[in-house]
Formats: sequence, structure tokens, C-alpha cells
Amino acid sequence: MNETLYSLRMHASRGGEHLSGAEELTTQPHLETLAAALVRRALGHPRGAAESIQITVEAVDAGRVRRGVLPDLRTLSVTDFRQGRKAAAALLETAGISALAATAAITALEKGASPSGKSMRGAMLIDATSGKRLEPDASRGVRASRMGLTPGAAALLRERLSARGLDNPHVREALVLAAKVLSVPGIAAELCWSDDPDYTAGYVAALQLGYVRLTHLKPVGEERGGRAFFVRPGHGDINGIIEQLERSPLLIDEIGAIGG
Ligand code: WAQ
Ligand code: MG
Ligand code: MG
Ligand code: MG
Repeated sequence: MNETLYSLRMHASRGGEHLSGAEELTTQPHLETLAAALVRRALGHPRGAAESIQITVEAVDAGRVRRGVLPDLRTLSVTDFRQGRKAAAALLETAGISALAATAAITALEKGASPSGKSMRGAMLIDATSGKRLEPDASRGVRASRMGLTPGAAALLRERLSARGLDNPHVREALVLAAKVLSVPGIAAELCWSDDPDYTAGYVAALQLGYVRLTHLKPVGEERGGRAFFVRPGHGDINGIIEQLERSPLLIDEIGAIGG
């Protein structure tokens, strides 16, 4: 693709609180349709219709765009969220995250990771050894941003997810987000579950593991959800990591295996 790429981002709020966010990295002919779809989605959110919607369109610097790959996906079936959280902690330890840090992340997400006990707009940054929170703003968190699929990769992904009954926006977007997070050298792993009350599945992602879905990481009806990005020991400059997560564009043109 030699055409100019645009970062298209939607951020919606309701009652002064974050409701929904989504984004694409795309070329000009797709902007109008994709922007309309993002508006529609903010208005039809399961936690209520958006009261304020911001749409941002920004050309990205072609020289800064990196190419990316989606992680391989597999599913671990668990009977309930307690079993899911235990399995998530064990997976994180396999990826080199200390038991202390894994527990700290799970406990924080369970309580609602922002100081007000609500979900954050972005993710926590958690030191993979000490479990300490490293993000400068614990209400906002850190956003993974400026990533997207090429049209060819998007079509192939939908085809492969469909074959497994997994072609829904949660899975598609989470895979893209995980690819962006794992492309940042200072990040060792990610843990996530949704803030949508009816979506109980979540995942652990790491380069060694790929993207491992857990069928339950929270009880049905729970609105608290969020993400933890685990920062590698000896990572150096935290602001550099945040800059890469939020601003370095990643165009994903290759997808991984979609397992059962
Ligand atoms: N960067 C950082 N954190 C984010 C971002 C982002 N771009 N987008 C969302 N978050 C955080 C924020 O705290 C949200 O409250 C939380 O994640 C959950 O976001 O079946 O739908 O969009 O394979 O509700 C997992 C899919 C779906 C599991 C996760 O998350 C599967 C999901 P949601
Ligand atoms: Mg989302
Ligand atoms: Mg896309
Ligand atoms: Mg959500």
C-alpha cells in the first residue's frame, strides 16, 4: 500500500464517563463508511447510547508505519470466572510475569482499576516483577492506538474466525490491539477482560503464548473490565514505551493461526 494512511478514531462518553472507543488505520476511500460504522456503534452500545462522540481523522507519517502480524489464537474453556482467573495467572507466569504482578493486575481489574472504582479508558502499566502500577494517570491509563488491518488481512481474518464461530468485533479488535501491544519491545504480556456486561471472555497475550482466550474471566452482568500491559524488568524509559503504544503506527498485513 503506497496510499496515504489515516488513523480513524472514535471515542464516546456517557454521563461524563468513558463508554466506548475504537479505531482503524485505513486509506481515504474507506474513511466515510468506517466513520459511519463507528458512530452507529457508539449509539448502540450495550451500556447505553453515547451522549458525546468524538471522531478523529489524522493522516499518519508514512515513514513511521511499521508492518505487523497478528498473534496465533487459541481458546481455553473454563467453567467459571474463578477458574478463568486462575488459568490466566498461570499463563502469565509462563510468560515470565511474577505471581505477585499477575495477582496485582487481576485484583485491580476486579475492583475497577481507576481510583473511582470504575473502568479506565486505557490500560494499566504493571511492572512484571514488582506488580507496581507505572502509568502516569491511573484514571485514564495508557491507550494502545494507531493500529489496523490491511483490507486483505481483515478479510482473511474474518474468514478464519467464522470457521471457528468467533467472528465478532470483540475478538477482531482485541487481536489487533494485542498485536500492537506485543509489538512494543518493553511489554512482556497483556491481560484483558471486557467492560461490556454481557461479554465474559477475556485473554492473556504474550509472544511465547500467542493470544489465549479464556471463556470466562468475569461474571455475567459485571461492568468492570480493563487491561493490564506488563512492563519488562529493566525496560528503561517508561515514556518511550507509552509513546510507542499510543503513537507508533502499526499496519497489520499478516494474520496468525486461528485454533479451536
Ligand atoms: N488501549 C488500552 N486499553 C484499552 C483500549 C485501548 N485501545 N481499549 C479498551 N481498553 C481497556 C479499557 O479499560 C476498557 O474498559 C477495557 O480495555 C475493555 O475494553 O473473546 O471487548 O473494548 O477473544 O470492552 C476480549 C475478547 C474483548 C476476548 C475485550 O474489551 C475473546 C473487550 P473492551
Ligand atoms: Mg472495544
Ligand atoms: Mg480494520
Ligand atoms: Mg467495551
